[in-house]
Amino acid sequence: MSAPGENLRIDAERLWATLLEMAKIGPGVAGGNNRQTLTDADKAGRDLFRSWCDAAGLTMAVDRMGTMFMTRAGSDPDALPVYVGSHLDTQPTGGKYDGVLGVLAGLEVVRSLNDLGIKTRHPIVVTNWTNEEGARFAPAMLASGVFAGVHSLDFAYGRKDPDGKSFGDELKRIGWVGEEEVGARRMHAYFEYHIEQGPILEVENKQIGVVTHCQGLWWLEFTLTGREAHTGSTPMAMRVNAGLAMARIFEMVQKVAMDAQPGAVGGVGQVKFSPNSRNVLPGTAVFTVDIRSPDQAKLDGMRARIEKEAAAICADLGVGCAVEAVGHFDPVTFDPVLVGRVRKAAENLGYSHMNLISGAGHDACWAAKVAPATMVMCPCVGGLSHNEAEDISKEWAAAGCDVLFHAVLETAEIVSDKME
Ligand code: HGY
Ligand code: MN
Ligand code: MN
Repeated sequence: MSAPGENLRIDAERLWATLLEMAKIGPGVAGGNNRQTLTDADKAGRDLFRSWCDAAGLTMAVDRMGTMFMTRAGSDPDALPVYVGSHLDTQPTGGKYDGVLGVLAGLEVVRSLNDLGIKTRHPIVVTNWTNEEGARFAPAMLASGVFAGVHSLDFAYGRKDPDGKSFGDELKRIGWVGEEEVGARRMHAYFEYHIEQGPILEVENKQIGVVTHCQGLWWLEFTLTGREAHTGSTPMAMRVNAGLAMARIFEMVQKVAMDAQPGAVGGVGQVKFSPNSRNVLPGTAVFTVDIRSPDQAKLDGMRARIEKEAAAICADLGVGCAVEAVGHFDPVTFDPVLVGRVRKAAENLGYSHMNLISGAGHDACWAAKVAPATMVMCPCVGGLSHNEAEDISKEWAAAGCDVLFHAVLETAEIVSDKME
């Protein structure tokens, strides 16, 4: 098996044009994207991706979670495929590159193999996982979680969005319920190329993140029960104030995360007051605490402390306190052999690189439960992500895709090419 020629590069202009074309689907209001999972915009994005894959000669399979598996045949029908995946769904105020870069870079790898006439022993499967973001239907990484056996299909189908619509009904509505049993396929290896969504690579002036680990996560959904009452006529001593309890919990989460430094984060992104009327004290306050750390003991210690101290805060105010873990994965160690191939590809291609622990969660975290998996990362401007102003350069996008190309090629094994 010949190693890929060091001069092999993907087509940077084509990759960039493909990214900008996809960005036109489900535009946001500030230059980014709002292509939330199972919406009409998601359907349009899937249809466009499928048309590109058809043109590249890929064969499509879809599983019952709607995940798209686009296969380029290998020479050996018995060889397990090499997967290259990520997600096309976005946050409500998402960027143009989070997830999308990884799916369309996988397409660019295949397009480049076609241009070069390179045949690989292992098939290559470009993958679009359904509902990575978890913004509309919690938890995040839902389809890859079902694929890895972490969630049941029924659990996933029953997840509800804020309007009460179910995942299963919405997947059927957009016409993307596939036939394939989820998780039936086996992987030789899984690669995911992603923007860092953090500031490290840009600050360190490195082109490539060689991702060795991903930090673990808990999403703790709190439901605090106070008493709805008039904000004007209810004396302070008579209040059962779920909003005040929530505020004290937010402050406490910040302190728990700061006490766990370095290598821990904690915060809240979503809050729902009911009745959410400006002159009614909230009857309920529902919010999700998002805590993360690459250190298992730290992660679980933060969870235990937050739940204990939240109960005490609520007891002190006479507020009811219920908590449910609605998202979780332990810290992930990616496959050392694949990590080594990413590092070697960056070195051979002359790109600056450094080891990185992923701050964000990715479908690769669940893929790593069922196959050797790893990630490649490129910098993003100011480390900003999950924001419509998310930005990368064409050069950064291409460098990471070149590294992905070489690591995938080495793993899929070249059996013939025009250069022979
Ligand atoms: O939450 C995450 O880390 C990912 O963006 N779903
Ligand atoms: Mn992502
Ligand atoms: Mn994301």
